[in-house]
Amino acid sequence: MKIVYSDDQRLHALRYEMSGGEPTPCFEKPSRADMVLEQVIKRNLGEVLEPKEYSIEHVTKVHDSGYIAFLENCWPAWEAEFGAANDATPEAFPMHDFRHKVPAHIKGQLGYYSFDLAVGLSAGSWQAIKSSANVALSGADIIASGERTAFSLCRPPGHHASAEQMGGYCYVNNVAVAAQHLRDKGYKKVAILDVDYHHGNGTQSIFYNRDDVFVASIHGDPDYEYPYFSGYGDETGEGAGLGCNLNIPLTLHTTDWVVYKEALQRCIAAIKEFDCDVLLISLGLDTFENDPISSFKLKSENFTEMGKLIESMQLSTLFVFEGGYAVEDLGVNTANVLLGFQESM
Ligand code: OKP
Ligand code: ZN
Repeated sequence: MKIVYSDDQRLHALRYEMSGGEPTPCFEKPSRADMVLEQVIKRNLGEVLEPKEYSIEHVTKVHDSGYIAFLENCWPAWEAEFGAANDATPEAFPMHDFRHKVPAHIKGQLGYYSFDLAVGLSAGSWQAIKSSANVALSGADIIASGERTAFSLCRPPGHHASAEQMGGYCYVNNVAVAAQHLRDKGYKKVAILDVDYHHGNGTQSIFYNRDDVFVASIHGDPDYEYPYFSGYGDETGEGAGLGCNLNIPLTLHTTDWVVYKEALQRCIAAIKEFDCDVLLISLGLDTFENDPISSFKLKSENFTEMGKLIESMQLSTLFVFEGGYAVEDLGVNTANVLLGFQESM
């Protein structure tokens, strides 16, 4: 399968994130994509292509344009006032009963447009964020040109980003942008399957009241795991979208491949029932047993089987890279899913 990747994505590299009350070097770092790229090349997955450039309208189809303008302007505004020594980071959040007013000051905007501290911006961030969206869009166009499958090696990831909020290392929701692009290219029904360890709250939120995009996600029980405020089993969609959202929260620590596979088969059955024209996978590898911020127990060989199971749906399939922080094993695990799929085609 073709792989889309851009070195511009390396321009997003933050200093710290807060972890257990302590500033900690970021888990979401450029070397993650390096490891994946290295393995997919080593194992001859396919040709690596540069993304094409897309207008920002492709992004604002699923994001608020004020939010996107904020992402673009945040760093210059922050730097002008505070200098370049630290990343622009949110530090004040809206009250539960706040007025929906965007504050004038950059610190107010950082809080308005975010929902946690795991998102900051520095000098190269916006360029990398745009590039990551272009990588997803280019992957979608490879599918639209008739290829059965493609891999968009996106960084930063996207599935936590909603129409107007960044969070969980995510800024632009790459998979949502790609899904919308495929709709606009004439695909009538699109399914998104999110296998990242964390609930894809942003993707759910963007498509929650739509019946043209089905969203399924398997993840750590949000009662005990990030992102805490969504991902529960009774969130099934709203209005026209009722029945088009499927969450399968699983127990922390005891979820191994036996448990996971059953959840995956439920998602596959639901996606078949939805009867879509194209499938997108939010491919997070943080379900791995040695992931430093997660607590499922999948082993490297299980990812090969995951790829085979996804292939069994016999759909055109775009893989969009999301999380996964066990950097030494991340490349192998990612390549296992993609080769598991490709070799059973
Ligand atoms: C992004 B993705 C550890 C807490 C981490 C944010 C997790 C974001 C995960 N310092 N909180 O879904 O892999
Ligand atoms: Zn994750």
